[in-house]
Amino acid sequence: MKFDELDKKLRIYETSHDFCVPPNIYMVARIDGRGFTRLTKEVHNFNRPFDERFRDYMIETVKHLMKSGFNIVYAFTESDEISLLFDFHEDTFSRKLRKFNSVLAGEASAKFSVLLGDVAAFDCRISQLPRKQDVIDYFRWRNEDAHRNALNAHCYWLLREKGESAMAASKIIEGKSTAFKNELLFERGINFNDLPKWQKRGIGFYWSEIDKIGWNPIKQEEVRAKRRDIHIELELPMGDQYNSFIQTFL
Ligand SMILES: Nc1nc2c(ncn2[C@@H]2O[C@H](COP(=O)(O)OP(=O)(O)O)[C@@H](O)[C@H]2O)c(=O)[nH]1
Ligand SMILES: [Mg+2]
Repeated sequence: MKFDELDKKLRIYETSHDFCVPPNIYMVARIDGRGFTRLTKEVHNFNRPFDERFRDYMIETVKHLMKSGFNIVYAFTESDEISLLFDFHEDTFSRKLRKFNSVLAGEASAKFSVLLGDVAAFDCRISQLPRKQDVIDYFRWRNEDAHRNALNAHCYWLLREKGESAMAASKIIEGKSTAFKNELLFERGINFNDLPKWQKRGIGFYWSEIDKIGWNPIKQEEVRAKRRDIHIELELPMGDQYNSFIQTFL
């Protein structure tokens, strides 16, 4: 068979199940570290429950994704995960799902691995959200998840430090109320309210325009230019205020 015939015959098998997200649907990607429990605690020994170096690698990975050729209007990271909200009119790769999933997982894995100096992999999935409210709910969900994770993780590692086994520490906090967990920390000298907001609420990213002042050597004068830059928000609002904040990107 000639190359052209082979190409025509076999290309079909690659593309016949290609799915494109229809227009007028919001797309949100969630990119999550694969096996990061082991990576962060057994292989690399990051501080627990939170490590600023790990956080900064995640921040750099988000910035890399925001510059990777898609039209991303808002990004959020907590723990080992990243959520990306695409422009409503996003048309990159004709909205082909396999392209979004593979390119984003690949770009995140490559960037994080270079920062870490070791192999680290991310997966990716896309939520297809029909209404603005669903997008608001999605980001509220991840924001609340960050809060819950932070409380549980601080309790867990405090108990471990006090000599409890992994099993016993999990059992002590399992099914307990927020008030119980706050009290558990407080009794041992940690006020949950005073912990850094990025741990409890995650970190947000969006584009902002900044005035850049340069120098024109020919005209010998200052020139002002608008430049797009990524704003990193380490103190995100919570609750209904976070809903209103997300609304501004829709
Ligand atoms: N030590 C440490 N671990 C972290 C940090 N941020 C996230 N992790 C861990 O990353 C893992 C993420 O959870 P999950 O995605 O459910 O687990 P996975 O399936 O093993 O990737 C959890 O075990 C977190 O404790 C950090 O700053 N320090
Ligand atoms: Mg993970």
